[in-house]
Amino acid sequence: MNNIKTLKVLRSILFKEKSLKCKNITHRYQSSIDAPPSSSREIAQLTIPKGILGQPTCHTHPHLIQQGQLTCGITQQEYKERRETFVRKLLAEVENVHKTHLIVIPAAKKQYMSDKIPYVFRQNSDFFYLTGCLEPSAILVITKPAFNDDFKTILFVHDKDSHAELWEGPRTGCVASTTLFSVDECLPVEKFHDYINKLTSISKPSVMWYHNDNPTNPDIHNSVHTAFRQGQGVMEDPQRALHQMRVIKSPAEIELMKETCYVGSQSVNMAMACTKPGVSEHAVASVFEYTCRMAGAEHGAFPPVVAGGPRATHIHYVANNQLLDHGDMLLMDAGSQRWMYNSDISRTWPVSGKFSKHQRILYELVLSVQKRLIELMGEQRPALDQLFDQMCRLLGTALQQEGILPKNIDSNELIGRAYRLCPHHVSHYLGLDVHDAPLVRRRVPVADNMVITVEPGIYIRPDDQSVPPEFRGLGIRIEDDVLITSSGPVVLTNTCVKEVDDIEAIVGKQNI
Ligand SMILES: [Mn+2]
Repeated sequence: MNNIKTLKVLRSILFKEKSLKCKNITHRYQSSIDAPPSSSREIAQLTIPKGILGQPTCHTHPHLIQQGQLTCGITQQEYKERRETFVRKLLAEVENVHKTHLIVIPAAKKQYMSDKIPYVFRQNSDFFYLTGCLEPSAILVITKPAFNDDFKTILFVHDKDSHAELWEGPRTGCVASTTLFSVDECLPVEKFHDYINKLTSISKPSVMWYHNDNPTNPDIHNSVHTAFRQGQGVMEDPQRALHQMRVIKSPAEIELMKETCYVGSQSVNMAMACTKPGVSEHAVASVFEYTCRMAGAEHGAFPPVVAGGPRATHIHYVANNQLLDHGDMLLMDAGSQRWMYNSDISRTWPVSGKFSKHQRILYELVLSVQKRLIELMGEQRPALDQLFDQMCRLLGTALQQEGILPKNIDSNELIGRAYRLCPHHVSHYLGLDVHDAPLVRRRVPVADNMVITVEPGIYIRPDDQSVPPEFRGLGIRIEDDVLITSSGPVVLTNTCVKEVDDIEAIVGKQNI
C-alpha cells in the first residue's frame, strides 16, 4: 500500500466506522453440497420475535443485525444446521448408533471482580457456535432416543422476571427464546437439575456427551455428574467433533473474519501513527482499543502486548506500564473481537519513526521469513507443525547469512538455535477463540476455509552472549491472519502496514 493511501485509511477510520458495522452479509445455501437436509428445509421460514429481548435483534438493533439474521451475519437457519451437523457427527463417532444420547453444552457463567461487580461477559464459544445465544448460564440440551434418528433440542434460559430485569435489563424469556433460537422447547434454568435427573432415571442414556474438563459452569457440572451417576452409560467428550466443525469457516463466518481483521488492522495502524518517544505503552494500547471499539468491535481479543525496547523479548509482556524510548522498537500483539470473531495481529515498529541499521536488518529478516511462510501455505500447504519446522529452518539460515548466528554450526544445531530464539509456535487457528478449535491438532492437514495466523518472531535477550552485541535486546514479531482458499492464501490483515517504508511513513504522524 502506498503511503498516501495508508494515511487516508488512517484518517478515515474514525469517521467511517458505520460502514463496518454490518455489511450486506446474507448467505444463502446455493450449491447442492451446502443444501440443508430436508428436515430443516421444512422450517426454513424462521422468524425473529419482535419486542425488546435479552440480546440485539434485527428489529431492535437494525444498525447491527440484518433481517433474517440471529446474530450479526449469521442466520437462524445456519445455527440450526450447525446443530444438525453436530449431532450427526457425534452419532457417527460411537460404534452403536442405536443408543440413547444426551448432549449438554453449558453457556459461560458471569464472572465477578468482587462482590457484585461483574467482568464484561464473554459467551462460551462452543455454546455460541451452536445457538447464537448471548445469555449467561444458559444450557443447550439435545436428546436422541434409541432406535430413532430424530433429536430434540431444549434450551434452558432465564425466564422473564420483572425484579431481575429491573436490575439487569431485559431477558428474552422462555416463550420468545423458543422462536428466537429455533429450538423445540425452552425451559427455565432452575428446572435443569430436575429435568436431567428425571431424564437419566427414566431413559438411562447410554451416551452422555459432556465436556468434563475445566467446567464452563460449575453448577451445571455438579448437576450433570449427579445425573450421570444414575445412568448406566458412558461419558464422551463432544468437543472434538465440535472443534472440527468450528475450524472450517462458513461463508458467513469468513465475512465476519474479514471484518474483524480489517478493524484490527486499522487499529494497529492507528496505534503506530500515535507512537512517539515519551508516550507510554499504556497510551498506545488505549489507542488500539479505542479505534477497535469505534469501528464496531466489542473490545480487544485479549490484553494487548505493547512492549518497548527489551521488554519485547518477553513474549507475553502485558504490563504495558513503561515510557517509550527514542531509539527503541515497539512490539505490539493485539486483536479485535467483533461479534465474537477475533483478529490477532503483531507488528514491530521504531518508536522514533526510523529503524536503526541493526533493527532494520533484523526486521527485514523476520519479514522475509514471514512472507515466505505465507507463500509456502499456498505452494505446499504444510500442516501448522510443519510450518513451524519451516520457520526454524528459514530463520536459522537467514540468521547465519546475516552473521547473527555462527557459520560453523550444522543444520540441526542451527534449527535448535532458531527455536531458542523463537520459542513459540508459528501458527494457530483463529475464529471464535483466539487460539481457535484447540482440540484440532496442529499436525492435521490444513483445509480450505480455515483461518490461521502466521507469526514468526525473534527474541534476543539483552544478556545473550551468543549473538553480536548490536542485536541484543531486540524483540520482533510479525503476525498476519490468513484465510486458506483453493486459489491460495488470502491475508485478511493485509491493510495493516508491515513494509519498512510504509511503517516509517506512518509512525508518529497522528497526535493522541
Ligand atoms: Mn497469535
